[in-house]
Amino acid sequence: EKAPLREYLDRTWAASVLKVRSPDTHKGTYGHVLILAGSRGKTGAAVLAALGALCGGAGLVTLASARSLQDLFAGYVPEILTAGLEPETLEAELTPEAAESILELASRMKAVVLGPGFGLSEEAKALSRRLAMELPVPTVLDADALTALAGDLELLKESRGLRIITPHPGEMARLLGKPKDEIQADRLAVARAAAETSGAVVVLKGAATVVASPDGREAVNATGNPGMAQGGMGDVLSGLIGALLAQGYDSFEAACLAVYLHGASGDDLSRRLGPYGFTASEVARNLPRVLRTLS
Ligand code: NPW
Ligand code: AMP
Ligand code: MG
Repeated sequence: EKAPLREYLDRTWAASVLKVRSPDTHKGTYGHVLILAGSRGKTGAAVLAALGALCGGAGLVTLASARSLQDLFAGYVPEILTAGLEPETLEAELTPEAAESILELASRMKAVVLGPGFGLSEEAKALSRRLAMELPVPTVLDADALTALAGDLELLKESRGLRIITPHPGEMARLLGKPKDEIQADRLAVARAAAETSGAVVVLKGAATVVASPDGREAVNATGNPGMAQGGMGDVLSGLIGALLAQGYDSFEAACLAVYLHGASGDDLSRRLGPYGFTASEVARNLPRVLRTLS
């Protein structure tokens, strides 16, 4: 068998793939990202994914949620557009009734991010599983969208658009129905096998995140640090991948560049502020500074 083409995601690599903006461009040039995230108790995950997308340079970001959460999101992040969907349940989770309007909304987007704080009720999981299959545009599946697919990773092979999945080791264990230590024992091999099973680009997170594409490309990240071991960090990453998809990077490059930038932002904060105690929203807000070091 041919040896896989492996990238090492360091500054040199990132600088070589980063697209330079030409002056004569506008927000339409940089794509519209739809974020399907957030439920009562996990609203922050949606805000952080939206921040990841905004700070990653998406031209427009729309956050769609249950109607009862819409105004909260609109008031929290002024730069985003919001969509409120029925029904207005107590848990404020989206349910299968919203599927058609979401699919219609998504058809006008460059990329979708599904899952951060999305909800884990039976109804939310059923909606998430349907969307994972039917969304017609490149889609990042993270967090609760992955938990909803536990044991059924191979279903994604029949999905309607490009998919990127971003499990942490716990989510990967659930997806594959295997213990976590088996995942950690050979992270690249597990990511490679998951990419082949699912037809999706696989981002297996954690210290030294690995990325594997079903076309055989793979990568190991050089950035990131244990100051990033805090709730919300992964939510920023999924939004950032969405932003890069919307800006026209192919799915493997979008995943790899986002993983690099996200870790490099954390590394920069760790150097400037201290080894931990910086937060996920700061990692998002610090992304422009990392971009500056690449050009
Ligand atoms: P253990 O047992 O701690 O060692 P879950 P979640 C394991 C939302 N959030 N290496 C971990 O292992 C998310 O978006 C909302 C090894 C445990 O078994 C989701 O929707 C926030 N193991 C939802 O909450 C901020 C690792 O995975 C399991 C690992 C649940 O997401 C927080 C935990 O995973 C959060 O983002 C690693 N590197 N990382 C908000 N402000 O609204 C994880 N594990 O049960 O899927 O829980 O990741 O917190
Ligand atoms: P999540 O668990 O979904 O919030 O994702 C956590 C994010 O933080 C992932 O991008 C991880 O790669 C990153 N992260 C967490 N802990 C570390 C660590 N010790 N070293 C490097 N990156 C980390
Ligand atoms: Mg997460």
